[in-house]
Amino acid sequence: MPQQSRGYPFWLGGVAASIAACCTHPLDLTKVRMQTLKSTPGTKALSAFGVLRATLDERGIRSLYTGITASVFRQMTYSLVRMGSYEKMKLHMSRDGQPSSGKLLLAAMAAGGLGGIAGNPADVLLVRMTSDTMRPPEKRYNYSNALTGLISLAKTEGIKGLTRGIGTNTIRAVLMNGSQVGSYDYFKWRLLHHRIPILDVQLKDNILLHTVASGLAGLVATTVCAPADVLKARLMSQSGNVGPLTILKRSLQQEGPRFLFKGWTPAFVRLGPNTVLLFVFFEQLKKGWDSMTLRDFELIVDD
Ligand SMILES: *[C@@H]1O[C@H](CO)[C@@H](O)[C@H](O)[C@H]1NC(C)=O
Ligand SMILES: CC(=O)N[C@H]1CO[C@H](CO)[C@@H](O)[C@@H]1O
Repeated sequence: MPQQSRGYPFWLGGVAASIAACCTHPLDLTKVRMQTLKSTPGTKALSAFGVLRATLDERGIRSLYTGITASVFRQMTYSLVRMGSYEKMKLHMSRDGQPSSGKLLLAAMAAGGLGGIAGNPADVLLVRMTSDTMRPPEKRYNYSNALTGLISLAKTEGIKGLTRGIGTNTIRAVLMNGSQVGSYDYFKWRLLHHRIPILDVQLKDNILLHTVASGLAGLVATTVCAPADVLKARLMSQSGNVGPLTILKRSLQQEGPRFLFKGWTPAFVRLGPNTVLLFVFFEQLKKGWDSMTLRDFELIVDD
């Protein structure tokens, strides 16, 4: 069996994603703050730089890591399920030869949907924890970490709270996945099998190729996912019963169509390096795993 079709433990992707998320959390926080801040008509929306400065004014560098526990919790649910099930599906499909890119894309999107469902509670916590100081004191949630936040969310809002924004979140996850994981595999394949025009270089299957392919994948994913991401953040930050369509209509009236791309800049700055770190760590972890395990590993992993 070729090396690529070997199985990896299902949690490897989640661990890789958590390491990556720790590096990019400040950007995530800036993005959510920009998305949930409503600009009043006639005034300019706060820029990413302005939001960052306001954040630093709170408690210095430490405030950039507000909500980090929710970030890790999110990766250990959303990314773990997403990447784990994608690898499993890919492994399953490669039993009858190399799967087509259409099949891979479908698998990526299905995996993204599953991940979105699994990661929804953590996402609600992340949105609320990172944007809490932007709310007036009496409207704050005051979650001190992801665990107590989860308990508080389940207690006060029940299933409704845990599944808040799940529709938009799943749509976003499906789009993210179709564009991120799918295009990573595509760019990797292209770069491996074609010389880069103009520069006329041929990349090998190494860290440089993983970096370039994942950078391009991040670019595609940011643009595709922006509108769903803004809606999701707004749905999750409120504790009332306003639906996605009402929020969409209201925000369009008050802020114009530009609101759909609020937080685009930090999202782009975040998703680029995040995608790069994620896939580079993942490829390295896979390599490490290969060198650690025996050949009959594939017999035990397929439970
Ligand atoms: C959070 O703390 C503020 C005071 O800082 C308080 O006014 C608010 O009611 C608290 N929120 C909850 C949900 O306990
Ligand atoms: C980049 C990419 O492949 N995006 C696809 C994600 O999935 C939707 C369908 O839900 C396709 O239309 C996109 O082309």
